[in-house]
Amino acid sequence: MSTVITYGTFDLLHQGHINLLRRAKALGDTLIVGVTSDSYDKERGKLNVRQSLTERLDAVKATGFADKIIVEEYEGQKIHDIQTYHVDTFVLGDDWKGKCDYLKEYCDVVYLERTKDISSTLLRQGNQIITFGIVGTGRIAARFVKESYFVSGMEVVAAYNPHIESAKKFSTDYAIEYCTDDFDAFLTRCDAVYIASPHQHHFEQTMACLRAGKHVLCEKPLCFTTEEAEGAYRYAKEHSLALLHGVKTAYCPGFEHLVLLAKSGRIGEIVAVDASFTKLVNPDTRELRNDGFGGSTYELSPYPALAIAKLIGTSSDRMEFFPMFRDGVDIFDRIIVSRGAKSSSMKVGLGAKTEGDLVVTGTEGYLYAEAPWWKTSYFEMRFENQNKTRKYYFPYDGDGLRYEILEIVNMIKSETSESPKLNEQESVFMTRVIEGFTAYREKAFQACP
Ligand code: C2G
Repeated sequence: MSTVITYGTFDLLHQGHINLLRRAKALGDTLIVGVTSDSYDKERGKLNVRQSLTERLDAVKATGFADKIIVEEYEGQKIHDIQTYHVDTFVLGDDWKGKCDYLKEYCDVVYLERTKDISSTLLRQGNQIITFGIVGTGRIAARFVKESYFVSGMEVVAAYNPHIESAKKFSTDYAIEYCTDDFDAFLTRCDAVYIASPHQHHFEQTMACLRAGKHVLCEKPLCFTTEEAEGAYRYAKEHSLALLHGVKTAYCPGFEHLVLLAKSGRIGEIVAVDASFTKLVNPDTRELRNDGFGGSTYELSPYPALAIAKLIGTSSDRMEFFPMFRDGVDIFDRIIVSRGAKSSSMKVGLGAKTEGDLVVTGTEGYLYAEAPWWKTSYFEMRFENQNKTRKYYFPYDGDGLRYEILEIVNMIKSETSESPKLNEQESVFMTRVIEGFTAYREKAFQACP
């Protein structure tokens, strides 16, 4: 008699889960299925589980594959279960490959291939699950797929890359059922699109997706001119499609809370925001390429611009740039934005390093988020009287992309076009910074070519 065990959330049970259970059962005589509790799912960073534990337990039971069903409540329980039930084989899908190898000390560990062709089943289920396609198959796209496993109610089913070999490799590596170099064909396969292509294609691809009736989550920068940004949001609203600018800080719980706290008046009137984001990269990488789309301002300014837009507002009467160029690309930039007497600053750098913190200056106190503030997991509220300092801790799970994925999934479900976490005006403000920098750069190069 051999015993097999597997675990999962099994939210909105679909063909992928059913196949996994069937194949797990076939590996032995008895199958034990561990269904994760709501609190354990939260603890391990899984967001947005739609069904209650009871519903999920009932759904697993109804498959008829499980001989015994248990609840997984804490990290480390797997070892306990394996020993208690004398398990011979532990099974999970290959999205977990390598992550449970520590269990090899106790039993065999098998990773089964994730089911790829589930969209047809999803459609039959009344499409409760939103299907996503990814445009561009580079580093960030890979992170997106991994992070998507933590968001319930969506599944990545298609990938597009104009180079078919790259698309094929990506879909094999990340178990994506469909890949293509044909953009129109790609658009027929999904409800929503994540755009992670090189910067210069973002706007054109966003519009093509919207025109095809697809919801869009576009990596920053969404576009290069405010006219383009306003046009994209207008189109999305007129056609009831969700459009989200992928500046991940905007959607993480810590930053959201920081904004609310600052706005609550606890530090008095906000008079300045100073934020930096520097990330040293190899001079040969895309980010520093002199193709007109590389450089620190294009790559990084959306983050500090987000902080300024949310905390000080989106109107400004002056925007000044102090970039440092190397081989035609800004390796560092200091940007000053002011409205009346209120001035804020951003420092961004791909070829220069500084402290990556955020300071929100108020008339009665200030907020200090230490580096890397754009992955806000901790900040302090400080006053003249140091005894009044308050410390705030928040989860920032994984790569943080799961929060923006969750946001667009919720927007689609609730049929909203615009997110209050990063709305049209705030997104247009970020674009205005980019547009202002483009104008500055053109002038600077005309003056001294
Ligand atoms: N699965 C699959 N094919 C899919 C989707 C899911 O084979 N298209 C598999 C997963 O790999 C996993 C199981 O179905 O083995 C359950 O998936 P989830 O409900 O997403 O649960 P998960 O977050 O993977 O939890 O302790 C919990 C476990 O570590 C797994």
